[in-house]
Amino acid sequence: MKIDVLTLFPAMFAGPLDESIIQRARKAGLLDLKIHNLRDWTHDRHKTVDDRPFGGGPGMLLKPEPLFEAIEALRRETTKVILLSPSGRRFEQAIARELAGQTHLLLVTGHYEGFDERVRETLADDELSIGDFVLTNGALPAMVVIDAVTRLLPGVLGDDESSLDESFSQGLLEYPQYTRPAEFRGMKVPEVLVSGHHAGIERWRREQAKLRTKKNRPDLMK
Ligand code: 4FV
Repeated sequence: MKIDVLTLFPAMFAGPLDESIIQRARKAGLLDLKIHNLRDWTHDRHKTVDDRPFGGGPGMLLKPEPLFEAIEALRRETTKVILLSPSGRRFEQAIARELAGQTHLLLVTGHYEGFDERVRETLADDELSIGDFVLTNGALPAMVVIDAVTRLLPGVLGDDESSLDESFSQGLLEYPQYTRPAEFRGMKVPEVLVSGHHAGIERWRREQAKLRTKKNRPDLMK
């Protein structure tokens, strides 16, 4: 998969995407990730990318010109142009699976008060939000999407890195898990898990997953 990112903060991407599984996927050629500075598509001395909103109001907006030039320069036949903003549809595992089936993603990160509406109307194939909170810019949301999608690409996760994908696909949160020692500071691992009784273990895990989901994510139960 090829992923291009448009941002005003390319340096923010150095680090999180150069470690562990994502780094390995890049080295193995399973992910071709490139970070682009939006200012590279400006032509004035101040590399201007923002301006005041028509009709007044606080803050600044991302201007259409640099975004149109950059997106038209980076977009291909099969490209999915995705805006990251709080007004997008909520990003979740099902969408990560959907995007993992694409060949080229162009992630356009927001900043200031957001995008000139003509960018959204004309160029965006999709718009995603990572949650109902406001960040300083769209770099972290882009990294979240890259991480969640990359680990679903064939060949990225080894067997022992089983994808925790199941939990959300079955609409339940993960069941409690334990590893050695069987007793730690007087806290024992539930008997059923060391019983070897697989049907009993499955039943217990399902019950626990339901309990945790009911407690933390009743919305998933519906
Ligand atoms: C965001 C989110 C987010 C809003 C103002 C960037 C910031 C600035 N993006 N999911 N939540 N973006 O908070 O995607 O433009």
